[in-house]
Amino acid sequence: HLISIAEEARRPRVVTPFPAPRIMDLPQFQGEHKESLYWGTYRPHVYFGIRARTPLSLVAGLMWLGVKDGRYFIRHICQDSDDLSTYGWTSHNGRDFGHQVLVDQDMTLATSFLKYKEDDSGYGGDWAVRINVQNQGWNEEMQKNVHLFFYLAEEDGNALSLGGDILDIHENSLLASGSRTDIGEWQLHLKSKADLEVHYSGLRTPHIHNLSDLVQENLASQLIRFNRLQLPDIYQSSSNILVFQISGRIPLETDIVFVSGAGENSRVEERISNLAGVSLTNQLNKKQREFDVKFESCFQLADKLDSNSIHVGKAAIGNMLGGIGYFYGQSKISIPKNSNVKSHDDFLLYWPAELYTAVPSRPFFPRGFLWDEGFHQLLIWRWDLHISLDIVGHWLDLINIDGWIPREQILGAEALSKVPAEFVLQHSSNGNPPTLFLVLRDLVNGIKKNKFTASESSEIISFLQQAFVRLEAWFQWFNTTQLGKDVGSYYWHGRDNLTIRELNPKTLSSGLDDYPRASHPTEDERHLDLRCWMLLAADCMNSVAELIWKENKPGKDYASTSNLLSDFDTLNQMHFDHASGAYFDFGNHTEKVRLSWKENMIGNNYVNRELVREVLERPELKLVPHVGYVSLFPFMTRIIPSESWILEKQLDLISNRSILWTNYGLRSLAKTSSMYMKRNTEHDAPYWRGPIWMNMNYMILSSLRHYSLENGPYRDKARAIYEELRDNLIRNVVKNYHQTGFLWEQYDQKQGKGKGARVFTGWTSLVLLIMAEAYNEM
Ligand code: 6A9
Repeated sequence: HLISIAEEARRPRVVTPFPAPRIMDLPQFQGEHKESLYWGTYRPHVYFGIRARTPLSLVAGLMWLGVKDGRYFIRHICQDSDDLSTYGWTSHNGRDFGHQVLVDQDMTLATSFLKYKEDDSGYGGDWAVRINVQNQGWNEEMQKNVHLFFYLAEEDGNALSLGGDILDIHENSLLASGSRTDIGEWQLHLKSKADLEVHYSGLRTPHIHNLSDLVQENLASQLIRFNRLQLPDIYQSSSNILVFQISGRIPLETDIVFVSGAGENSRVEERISNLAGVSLTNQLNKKQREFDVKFESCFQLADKLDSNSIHVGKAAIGNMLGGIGYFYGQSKISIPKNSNVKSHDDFLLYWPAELYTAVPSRPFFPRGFLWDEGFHQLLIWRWDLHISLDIVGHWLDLINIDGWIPREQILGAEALSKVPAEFVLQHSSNGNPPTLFLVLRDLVNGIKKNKFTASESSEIISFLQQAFVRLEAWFQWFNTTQLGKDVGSYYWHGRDNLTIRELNPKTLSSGLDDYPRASHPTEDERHLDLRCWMLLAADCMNSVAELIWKENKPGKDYASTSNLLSDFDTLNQMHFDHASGAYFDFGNHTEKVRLSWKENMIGNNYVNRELVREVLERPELKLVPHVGYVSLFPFMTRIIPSESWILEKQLDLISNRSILWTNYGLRSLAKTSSMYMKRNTEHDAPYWRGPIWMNMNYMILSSLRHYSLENGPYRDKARAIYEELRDNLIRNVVKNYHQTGFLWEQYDQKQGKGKGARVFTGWTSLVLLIMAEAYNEM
């Protein structure tokens, strides 16, 4: 015991957990709640995968052979290069049902997931997967057959037993069995009416994150030796991975059933037949109907929108919920400067942690991102409050003793395998907008407006009571480390003031990466967006404290911070530019910068050339004149009084076509900005310098709606702009979805075309809230 205390004391602060009871230890997250969320489609980076919410799980997944130009390819991990014409969850309830459609060339696969708990089931219940394969009948012979691979892998290395006579699946449906301490004995069965051929491979390896390679190697060696496209039917002793190849003629349908607690007298036969065939069809249909009913009762689109839009709305919530993952591992943290930490590596390991979270994009960013998550939860809490609290609780439990939460969560080998090395380390000096306050604010307001049942309200309150010290620490982290020079000023610390290659040094912490700021980062900077995030945070802290402590509020006086930051005159003195009527950052700045090629010579010899920044004028302390999303933060935070002429100015900036307005949504940066659509370096294309992003459009739209409901001279103007912006956003996302099969990371401001990562079902899914006119409260 003494040794562990000594070890604790030696732990560098940055990797020391915040010393308070964990939120996830609250009773409301135990028992039935926890069990009900045990199994799920929590592996968003694969096309179809199942695991349990436990660090070392039994995991399951699907691969298939895609055919293109007469060649076979393994499909497994979501990747753009597979060129699927569409894929995603058309419905998913986040708990026990989901339906996904994937189109790979000629072939359409549908994967359905159903979970079911019976008295005899083990912990977490049983589940079934239905895989249906159709094709459009292109005539090539190789496209008439399909090869599916369904696998099970034990992360903790337990051996898996092979079922009976696998090669005769019609007589024997048992594929595999095993036993785990969490769920007891379990069995996996294959049920199908189709004429199937089944082969298998049992392997032992600790590295389960490159299963695609394993299968590929196995297939290739068989192909070379026997000219057969089938797994070798070999079982290595104590295999912890079992892969089943299921081949057949298209159209084909097969059910795979997993039962836990499969000891004697547990009615295994009966439970299996309940989860297969006609009975499964009936249950899936019932769940589908329930999903549709819940969708309508949550979002009420039937009278508002056409079926094309509603279809996209369902895909938005389906993918948001179907994309939820469970991760376990340790973040790698860069060693803080000015610390005397000694380490053999160039990083420190965060404590081992679990994270249950939605993800921005299954193929590109299948992991947790802090500020994305706040936006995700705006959708999720409206669908399932308990899932939402569980996710926010996991995030807040990641806070360290200094009140810092790592921005990007890369936990475990599977998550790590998706991230290029230079992006892995997290820097403890960097923040990210505290968007979780957006959700908490909605919840607090929801209680005040009686949106929740009594038991939901009391769960939210006990959640907030437990979370409070963590929220305080988080607030304090921002309120100390990100302070600016003047009272009420803040800036995103960590911008690079030595770089010579960037046109404008990036501000990754802000989430708006290359959005232009002061040309020369200094301590004199004032970042408008951060100031407004701090107002949101202070105001939210204040209302949380009021709600949960009634009298005798402990802790800080958040009301005074909130009053200071919402003071209109101070805001205007620090950030308002009378000439343009816009709000700006402040800092050491010149507009006269450009990138130009520089030839590097050694003596008289030309070595190479590089693009470097030239500064043609001495920077000065002043407002930084870029109109764009940052300029609209005071509008988004509703600091501007509804009768102020400044409000009209903001409405003008928004609706002006030569500034921010397009037919597809609002540009991130004004067409008139000197940085509009400029590259930041030779390799960095413009990102937040023009394209349309849904999260900011959602916030702006929320405020337009707000001002259209408040009394004041600009009410009608706000309403007209609101209606049109909403129509534009919906129309464009829906059109892109139907044309391309996907939701996109951003939309091009010239033609409205989806850009960046496709299958970006994170904050782009906010389009559903826009359809439903469900906005965030301030
Ligand atoms: C790169 C490369 C396969 C960038 O949605 C997540 C974040 C946002 O939080 C942020 O505001 N995206 C936005 O500007 C994408 C983040 C990519 C960073 C890691 C790894 C992986 O390539």
